[in-house]
Amino acid sequence: MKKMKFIAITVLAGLMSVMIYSCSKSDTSGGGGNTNTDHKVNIQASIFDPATITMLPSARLTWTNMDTQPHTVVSDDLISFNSGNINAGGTYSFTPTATGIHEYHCGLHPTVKGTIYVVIR
Ligand SMILES: [Cu+2]
Repeated sequence: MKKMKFIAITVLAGLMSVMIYSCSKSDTSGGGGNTNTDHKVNIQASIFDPATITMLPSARLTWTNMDTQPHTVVSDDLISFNSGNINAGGTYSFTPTATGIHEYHCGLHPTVKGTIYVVIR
């Protein structure tokens, strides 16, 4: 019985380290292969988390509003993307079509800023 419990904990710990590894792999902006086409940014406590994303063109970036107030996601050039209001719990996705740097902000809270690096590597 004790042995079973030990095995269960060992398996669980192994699974968790794999999960943590794959998460950090898709979320880090530097180094490593980029095969993950789905990137996520949380809008939480009025910050973009993470504030910097590095992604391939044609990959998809999705923002989720974790706050209770609405936010928006607007590129600083006002052309590339503009989410309109994202209500609490809502999401907005953007798929860049070319390489480049997109600086963006929240239209309702202009001091809340983020950057997307769209690169091929
Ligand atoms: Cu906002």
